[in-house]
Amino acid sequence: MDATLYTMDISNPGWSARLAFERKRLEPRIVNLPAGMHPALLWARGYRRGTVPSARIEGRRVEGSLEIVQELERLVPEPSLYPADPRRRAAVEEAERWGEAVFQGLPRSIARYAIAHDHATRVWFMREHAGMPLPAVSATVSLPVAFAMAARADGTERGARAALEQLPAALDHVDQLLADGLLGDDDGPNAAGVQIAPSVALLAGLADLADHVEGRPGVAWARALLPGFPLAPGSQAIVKLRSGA
Ligand SMILES: N[C@@H](CCC(=O)N[C@@H](CS)C(=O)NCC(=O)O)C(=O)O
Repeated sequence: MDATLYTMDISNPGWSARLAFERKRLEPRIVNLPAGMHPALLWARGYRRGTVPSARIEGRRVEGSLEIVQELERLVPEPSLYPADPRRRAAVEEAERWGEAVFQGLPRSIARYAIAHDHATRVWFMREHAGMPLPAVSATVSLPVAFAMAARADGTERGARAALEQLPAALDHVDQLLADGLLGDDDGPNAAGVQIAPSVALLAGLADLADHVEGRPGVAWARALLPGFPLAPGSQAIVKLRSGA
């Protein structure tokens, strides 16, 4: 199949799309866009949303992780990412929707808050993910862009605090879905699993959230699926936010 996937290696839904391609045993051409420039680069290629993941599959532009999964499922029905039993399928679809509409936003808003509010985190981001020369200088110059990116993803102080508050219940929900067998089976993650695992891996990669994630079955599951997921250094911004300072 002729497919190109536009993504970023720090993007949780980008990894959802990658996992879906893997489950379908497809190898798209992966284009890792520099974070921050990615909306403009996608608009220039004719995509409307300017978000990753976006893909070109058999000549068609497909935008969004859910839409990419649907398109792959349509073009390559086997192995299916949904159970055959209608009740199990409905439960997997509900978990998939929650993963995309609710859970996916939590690590994104915390990470973007940390990038905007912590210079050292921004230096790391510029060096590892934005492809910028002179990361220390870029980290200073890019402050307004970092704030704009945070604002677009609910990464304001209020948004990040709210995300932190929701984490324990959200991670409990992931553990429950896993225990109920709704995230996949021995063959790999299903549609809900590919949606949810990268967001767990992103949270597990944020050093200051270790106490939230350690010992959780859902975290061990996500780490095993995504062993190379990028780790972020500790961020004073998250520490302060968590201490209520
Ligand atoms: N729910 C969408 C979210 C896509 C999304 O927001 N991606 C982020 C990166 S994780 C993005 O590209 N945001 C654009 C921006 O920052 O302007 C999906 O699953 O595809």
